[in-house]
Amino acid sequence: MFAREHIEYKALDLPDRNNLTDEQMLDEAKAFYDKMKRRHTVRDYSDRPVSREVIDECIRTAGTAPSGANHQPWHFVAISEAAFKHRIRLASEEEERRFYDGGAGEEWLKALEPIGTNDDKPHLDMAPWLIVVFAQRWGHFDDGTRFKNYYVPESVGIATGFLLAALHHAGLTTLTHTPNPMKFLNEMLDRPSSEKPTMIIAVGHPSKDAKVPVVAKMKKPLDAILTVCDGA
Ligand code: IYR
Repeated sequence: MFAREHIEYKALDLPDRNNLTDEQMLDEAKAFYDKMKRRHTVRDYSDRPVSREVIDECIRTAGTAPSGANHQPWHFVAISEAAFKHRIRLASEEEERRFYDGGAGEEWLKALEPIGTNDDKPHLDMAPWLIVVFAQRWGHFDDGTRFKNYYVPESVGIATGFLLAALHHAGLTTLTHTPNPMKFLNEMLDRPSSEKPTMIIAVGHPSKDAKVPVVAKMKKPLDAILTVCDGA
């Protein structure tokens, strides 16, 4: 995508502008908060399928995220094939057994108690799609030579946030899953060792009896997460 000889600054007029009134802005901000606060991380999925097109559009949205030097240091692998998902489940559960059998350490396991997680990961079979997020430590010019990427965790974190918001906006439910370690995903999904898997996102519709942990609804209030310096 990047040609070594085309690296130079060129500008175009801002192609898109919002022209909302102050009142409309506040309405939009409130409506978006209202939408986003209804996103829940869910572990129990129904067998309702999700079309490839919806996944494509949401990944397109993730790809609009800002990134260090606009290098877009991410790659997404979307999996719907049942046998493939099952292989990922088995490998994840193997890692997770070590984690929950003590590998995580006492403090971490205690912290997870209110979330109710364990090494059983049926959602990796049940959710119609798994999206694996990879972070690219370096990229390649068109001529095959390597260039370094910058702010990789930040960039991939933002893109993943865009993706979760896009999936929620499209009416889908997700689970952000982080087996530890995740290296097995490189081999299984045929991604180069320069890429680091950061997350498996299960995507689908919640089952009829889906639950969320009570603590998940306890978000910090605004005054606990915001300090304003406006001279007032
Ligand atoms: N990777 C494990 C453990 C886990 C860790 C954290 I931090 C969570 O918020 C949730 C789970 C798992 O996915 O079960």
